[in-house]
Amino acid sequence: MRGYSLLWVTALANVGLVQAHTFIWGVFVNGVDQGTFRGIRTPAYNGPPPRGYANSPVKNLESIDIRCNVLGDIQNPYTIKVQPGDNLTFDWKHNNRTLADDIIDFSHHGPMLAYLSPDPPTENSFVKIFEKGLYELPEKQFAPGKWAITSDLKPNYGRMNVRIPNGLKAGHYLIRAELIALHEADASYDKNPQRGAQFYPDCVQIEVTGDGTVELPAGVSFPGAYKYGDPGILHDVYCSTKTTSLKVPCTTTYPIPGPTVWSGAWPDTTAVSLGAVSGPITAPLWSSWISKSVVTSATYIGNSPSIVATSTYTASWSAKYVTPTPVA
Ligand SMILES: *[C@@H]1O[C@H](CO)[C@@H](O)[C@H](O)[C@H]1NC(C)=O
Ligand SMILES: *[C@@H]1O[C@H](CO)[C@@H](O)[C@H](O)[C@H]1NC(C)=O
Ligand SMILES: [Cu+2]
Repeated sequence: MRGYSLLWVTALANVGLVQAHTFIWGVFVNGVDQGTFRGIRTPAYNGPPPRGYANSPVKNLESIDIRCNVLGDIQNPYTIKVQPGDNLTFDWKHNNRTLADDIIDFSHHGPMLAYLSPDPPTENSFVKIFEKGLYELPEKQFAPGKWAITSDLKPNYGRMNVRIPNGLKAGHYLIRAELIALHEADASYDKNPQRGAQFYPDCVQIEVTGDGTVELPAGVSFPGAYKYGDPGILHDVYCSTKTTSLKVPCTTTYPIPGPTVWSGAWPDTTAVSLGAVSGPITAPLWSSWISKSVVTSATYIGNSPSIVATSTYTASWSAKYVTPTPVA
């Protein structure tokens, strides 16, 4: 057991998140919401409430954070039960879980992807099951064109549709959903840490039930799958138009990073109609946060955090499946 947890301090007043980027707030299974933050390894907050925020982009491709984001080894107490063929809708949100939410900054053009791995992941266990990238080049120079994040996910209220592969064998899995924002990806993070592609991975714990027999093939590792110079990671979104190329090299196609989508995944994922959101629409105060590898946990007197412990964080991914500890 760890001396800290990412559990929300739910009894307290809600606070607005100031600078948060997007992350997954809920998962619908065949249109039925499984509950806000349930089954999701919500990225760690980077400071005390109300100023800290979750999910700064991950840019270091060698960091364990590229797997399931910051503190991604820490389990959510709840696991979402699904069957092969189920239609999942991931609800990416920014400030709160409402239709008015802006999802992500309009500059964050790029692809969205999903990988499936047994839980816990092993060497080369992440298999790509979904990807969407560049939909359309722009007419005019210096415009970004139409991208999955900004022309699909954002106008569709942050809803990403992912379908459980046909016949998938029962067991515990992680779905690693990911957005890659390319607005600064004309530079490479290893050469210029101020810039570079921004990765927003977020992992969802599922348990597949049923009598399926399909096993996942070998996939890729995180970290490991992506390299700084890869086409699609080093990419200038403002480079090409339908008719011209501004500079060389400047591609008119966008290769989505990582391996090809597994042939056992569904070729199409479609939106299903969604029922009501179940659970909170705002993020409650949080009881732990991480900054420069130091995890701080706190209790509250009213709204003031009182620090109870700090410890240095080292990711510790179990080699075999551990049933999450339920919430008391
Ligand atoms: C998932 O969506 C597809 C396409 O709309 C539909 O044919 C299928 O029946 C859905 N699966 C379930 C389990 O509802
Ligand atoms: C959601 O967040 C936005 C931006 O912070 C805010 O304007 C809006 O009032 C919030 N809505 C709810 C229901 O909390
Ligand atoms: Cu950003």
